[in-house]
Amino acid sequence: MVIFRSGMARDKIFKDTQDFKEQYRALCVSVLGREFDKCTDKERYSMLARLIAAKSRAIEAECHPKEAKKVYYFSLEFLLGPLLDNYLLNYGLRDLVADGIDEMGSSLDTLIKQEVDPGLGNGGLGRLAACFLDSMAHEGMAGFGNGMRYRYGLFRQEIEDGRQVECTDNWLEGGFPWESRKDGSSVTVRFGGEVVRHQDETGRFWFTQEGGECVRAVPYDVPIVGYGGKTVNKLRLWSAEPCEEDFDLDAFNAGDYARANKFRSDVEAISTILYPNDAGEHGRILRLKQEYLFVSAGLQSILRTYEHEHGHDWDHFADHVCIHTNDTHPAMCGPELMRLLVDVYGLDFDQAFKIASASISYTNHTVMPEALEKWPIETFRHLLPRLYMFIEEVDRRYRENLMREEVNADLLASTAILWDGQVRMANLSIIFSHSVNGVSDLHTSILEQTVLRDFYRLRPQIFNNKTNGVCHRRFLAQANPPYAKLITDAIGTRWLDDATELERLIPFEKDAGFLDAMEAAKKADKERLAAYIEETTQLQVDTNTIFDVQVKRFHAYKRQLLNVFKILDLYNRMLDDPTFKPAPTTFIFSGKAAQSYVLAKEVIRLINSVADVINNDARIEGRLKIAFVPNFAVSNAQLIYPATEISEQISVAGAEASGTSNMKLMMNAALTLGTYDGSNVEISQLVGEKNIKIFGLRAQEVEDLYASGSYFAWNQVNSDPGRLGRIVSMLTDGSLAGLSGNFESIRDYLMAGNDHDLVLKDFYSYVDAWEELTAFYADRHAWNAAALHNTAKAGFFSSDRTIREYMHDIWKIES
Ligand code: NBX
Repeated sequence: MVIFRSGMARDKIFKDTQDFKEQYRALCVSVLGREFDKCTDKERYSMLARLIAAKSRAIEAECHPKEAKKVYYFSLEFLLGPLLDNYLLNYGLRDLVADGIDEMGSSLDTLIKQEVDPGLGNGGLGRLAACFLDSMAHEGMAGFGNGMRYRYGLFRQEIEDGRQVECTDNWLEGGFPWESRKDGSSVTVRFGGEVVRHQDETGRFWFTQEGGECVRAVPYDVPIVGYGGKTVNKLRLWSAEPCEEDFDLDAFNAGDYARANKFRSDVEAISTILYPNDAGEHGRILRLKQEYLFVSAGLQSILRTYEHEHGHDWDHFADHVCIHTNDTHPAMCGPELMRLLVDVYGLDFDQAFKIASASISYTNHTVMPEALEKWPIETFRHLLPRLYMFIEEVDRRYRENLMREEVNADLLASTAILWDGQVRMANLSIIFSHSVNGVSDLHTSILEQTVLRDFYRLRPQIFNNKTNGVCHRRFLAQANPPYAKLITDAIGTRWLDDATELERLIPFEKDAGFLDAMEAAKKADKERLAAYIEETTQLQVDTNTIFDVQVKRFHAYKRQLLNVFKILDLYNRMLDDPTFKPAPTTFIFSGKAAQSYVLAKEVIRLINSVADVINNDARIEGRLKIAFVPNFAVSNAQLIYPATEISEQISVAGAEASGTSNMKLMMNAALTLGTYDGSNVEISQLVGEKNIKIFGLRAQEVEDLYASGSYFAWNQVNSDPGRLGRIVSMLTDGSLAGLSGNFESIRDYLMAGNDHDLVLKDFYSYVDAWEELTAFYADRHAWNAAALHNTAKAGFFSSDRTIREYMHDIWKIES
């Protein structure tokens, strides 16, 4: 399939199929010492990736002029997903390479399947960072990622007796052919030790941090290929290694190998695992070390490049360099940049603060209180004594200024960096930033009015909204070939470059032939997903049923529980009343729960237990089926989104900062069934009420209800023992216990916990909304027209648009 505009950089890569085959064969021989025919599929994949990576690095070396303003996107997570297919699409090489490989007696699809999915992130925040890298390259800007190269990615999820089991994700086992190690760009990062004050005869003094633990940070660069192939940027991932001078030769010679090697394992631990974003991470020094390592190493590398290109012209640093911090994990960028400018480059404190705050910006991704990072001052000062001096001094001056303005004491209490024996990372981020943004209209206004209200009062001008977006090339063009072809046949290829071109699909909402073809494309996508579900879970699903999908991290506020309650209600009503026939539906769930998040893991077990009951009950004649797809990742997400017809976005209003699966799903012609939360609000405004189903309390109503103290979960249950009460009872009466027992803790969360996420409160409006939406499904043309309207309006949610807004408003770069 050719979905590519002409005149791209692909000619620079391979002249033709023959040229590609020759280069590919030559690489196999030179690297593996074996002919292509003698290589395994894994080796063939690996050589192909290396070939594309090498070509990409050559483009990268010359694609930006020295004067180009550079943006460094600091993120502890990048969920890249598989790269080969994506890069071939971006270079416009898919057909050429596929033909070549066919002629060589293999197939591109076979090789694509060999690729591992690097799971270097938890969920939305990490995937957003990867979409942004793609869009920055597409926009032609010099935008670079800075992150950690974890030895093990987020755990691989298996399901046993309905339970989530976490297995090690050894993603580097077969090597990662896209990366290149840059020993020459290594830097050192120091932890612990003590700060020593020096003074010369003129009275000038300075500080050094000495002793402690010295770590060598080694970068691995991954090329980021923009669509069109003209811009290739890089993602720099840091790995922690011991500094060789710390090797204890005496211990080794004395035969004490354990002691001699201990320093190695202590240091390597820093880049060993990706922390799941769960509650238990507080006080884990390793996490703090990770945060400091990638911040310090990244900044040292930036300063080296800057010095090389601009000398010591520090006053113009912020005209050439932007440092964007993805939530608070890189919050130490501010003080660390100051430390380097003062201690290494000899600037004074005020000048260093000015440079840091002019170049740093911050995005907030959540209002969940448990995600507000705080570190005990003692831990912090012990690990990072020199850095702490900068934080303390910035905090002291900040307080002094506030006092001078005679603001009320509450402002100090809520906005100071150091408080109650802790370093507050969000406050640190904000005080060092010239821009603070939320990720949807609603989220930004919640930040301004509640969570960060006091900062907003003090500096309203730095607050702004940047509604999230997703990479439509990966999640539509690449993930959904039948639909992408249909779109391209109708409106040409320009939508790949400019997603707002999708609006040109609107006239086809009245074209019966087009709508039938859409139906056929969706059916093909559903067949592909059904085959995957059968392969991974042995469950057969009927592609003539509605595919109703909720795929995302498991969290109480996302309310997968509400979805299960709805399914149980439909089931109970069917058993009670043989004339009640809900629309035949396959409910598909996928997602991981943080390892230590007990309730979320119980909800996964509940879904699988309900599936076990309903899927095996002949009385309902297969009308309802539940599939739990294990190990949600970018790769299987690309199979799930295209096959979806109903997109479940049912978080409690005010809790989901934005959500991005809602965007990926609407693009793929799914209708949203959702609350008025996060970016659902903007989706609904764009597609119009006819083309989305909204239910439940609004954010303000949720807030008022909490504030009134008048909500009583038991009232909900007592007022309808026949439906809600019965479902709550089923949690503990043995009805669902067949697979692995009852669900006391979920019952306690609802009843003793007074239904914190208002599952019982929104239940009826949710079930009614589902029934109305599925009744609409029967009118196939009307449904497909509404689904097409969702695709047509999805252009706004391309991350290209989001990135252009960051460029214009925050980074001050013109396209
Ligand atoms: O970021 C997610 C939000 O939950 C989504 O609504 C949003 O669409 C997405 C991209 O903006 N947040 C997320 O994945 N993680 C965190 O927000 C997070 C922040 C700090 C922390 C742990 C997790 N310590």
